[in-house]
Amino acid sequence: MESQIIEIDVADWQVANSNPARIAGLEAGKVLYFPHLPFALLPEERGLLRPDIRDPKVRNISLDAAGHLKGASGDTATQLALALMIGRFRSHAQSLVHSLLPKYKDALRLAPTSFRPTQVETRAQSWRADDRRLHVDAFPSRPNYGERILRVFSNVNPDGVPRVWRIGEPFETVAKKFLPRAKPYISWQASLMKTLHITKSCRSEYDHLMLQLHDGMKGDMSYQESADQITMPFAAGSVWVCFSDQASHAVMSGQYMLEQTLHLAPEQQYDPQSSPQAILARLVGHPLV
Ligand SMILES: O=C(O)CCC(=O)C(=O)O
Ligand SMILES: [Fe+2]
Repeated sequence: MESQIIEIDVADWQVANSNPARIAGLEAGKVLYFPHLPFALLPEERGLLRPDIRDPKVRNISLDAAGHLKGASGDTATQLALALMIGRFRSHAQSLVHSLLPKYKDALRLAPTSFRPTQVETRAQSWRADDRRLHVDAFPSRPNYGERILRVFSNVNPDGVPRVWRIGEPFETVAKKFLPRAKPYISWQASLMKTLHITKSCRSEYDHLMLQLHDGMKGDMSYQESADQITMPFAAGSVWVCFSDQASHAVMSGQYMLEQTLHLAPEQQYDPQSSPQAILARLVGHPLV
């Protein structure tokens, strides 16, 4: 399998010049890896790196687009310090993406920034929520009608512990494997799920198929083992960027990560034909949204 990782050795969150090969690689579903791009914590922020800073009822701590902090435990001073740290990471992530992908700059829609203090190996989850299985991102309750999910990840582990991912095969290969097993889209069921508030809006055929891929991959243990894949330790002090709705990924171990999600309409890509929506529409032979 062709390498799914493009390494970029820059040490500045403002990349000097944008590069067509990187952009095409990212839009083809590859992961851009910056091995030497630490997000430097302030001395007073070191104390925020502890698992019990998360409210046990939620999965991650997050700062929403409006700047509200969710999911943290602790007093007002702690919550303020967390919001400042996560907000600073957000600015860094945005300047990285804007300098790397100038065409996206005015088209991106900001989504929450997360802080993940939990040790991955200790997390117990249902198979469907278990990100230790290879998957492409698709959200059961939030249909997105083809809008892209671009994510910036930063390993801020203070003890040099890598965040280990597996990275699987290209999206089209995944789609060709799982589309034939996908349940058909039934529009009245999509309306019913909206009425019952199972989904926030009506699932499109695109959303249905993406969830079928997500569930199909995670539910197939022999696929999990036998699919073409590499194990990738993302070093402490590194950053990686990918379209997580396209790059097949799984997290195996690690602790302390910051993550920024950005949404993008596929029409705003450098090459809209490389989007999952375009690939799936070609494979099924009709438009999906
Ligand atoms: O926690 C991680 O490293 C990645 C989990 C994941 O699958 C995701 O954020 O989409
Ligand atoms: Fe994921």
